[in-house]
Amino acid sequence: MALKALIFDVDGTLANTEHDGHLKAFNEAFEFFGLDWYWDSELYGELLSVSGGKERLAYYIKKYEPVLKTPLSSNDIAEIHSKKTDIFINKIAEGSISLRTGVERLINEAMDNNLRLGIATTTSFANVSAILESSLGQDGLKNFEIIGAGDVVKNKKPSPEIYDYVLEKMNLNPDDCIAIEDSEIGFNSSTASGLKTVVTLSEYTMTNKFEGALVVLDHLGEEDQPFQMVNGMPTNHTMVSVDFLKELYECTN
Ligand code: XBP
Ligand code: MG
Repeated sequence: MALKALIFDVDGTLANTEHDGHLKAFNEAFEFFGLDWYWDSELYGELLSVSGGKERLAYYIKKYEPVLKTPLSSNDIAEIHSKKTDIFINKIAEGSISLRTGVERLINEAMDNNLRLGIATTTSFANVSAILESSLGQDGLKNFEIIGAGDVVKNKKPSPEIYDYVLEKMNLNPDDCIAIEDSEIGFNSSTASGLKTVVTLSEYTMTNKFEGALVVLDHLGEEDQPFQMVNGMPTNHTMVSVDFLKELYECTN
């Protein structure tokens, strides 16, 4: 068997979108609707235990019971979330968040080596599109055969459904691919789908456990910016190249 495809997560993996993107956008949306709520970074770290923005909002309301003039319906939550998405997309379009170290290099190298590419994320298609187009240009999305995003599945990560969806659409077996993730929730999703997974730690996931990961790194690395290995077999590689991925893949077959 040979490695055929890479499936990328988005938030925390392609870009560090949580603190400077989603969190700020949530707080600005609350302000827009006159809600007297403010999520600080610490609280957001805890709220990230729930994937998906709408689900996170519902969890916050249930757990923290913030003061409300009238109870919020699921439509109200969807409306707040939709405003938050607009704000997030504007931030991305302003160019305030760039791709993480090594991401663009690996995407290009994978395509040069005929590896197929997919995306599996809990965030919305609109957000993925904004991130890829602002960083890779108008054709940024076209590098990926399938964008598995947001509400296309019933249960978001850590359920394996989004990875199962992408594999089915790409007509691939989990054994054919490597997933690239940054969080415990994402890692549990990809591994439950049967995928070997490379982890690049992100701003909110430094202390997560990734038992069984192919390798755990601080980032994918660049020629002039070697990765630091947090967990994995010692290697002479200093960046995640297609060759390194193939080595990791073959070690487990
Ligand atoms: C991480 C998430 C997302 C974002 C917000 O997604 O949990 O919910 O925080 O996205 P990923 P929405 O799977 O890409 O790591 O508000 O658009 O749902
Ligand atoms: Mg993620």
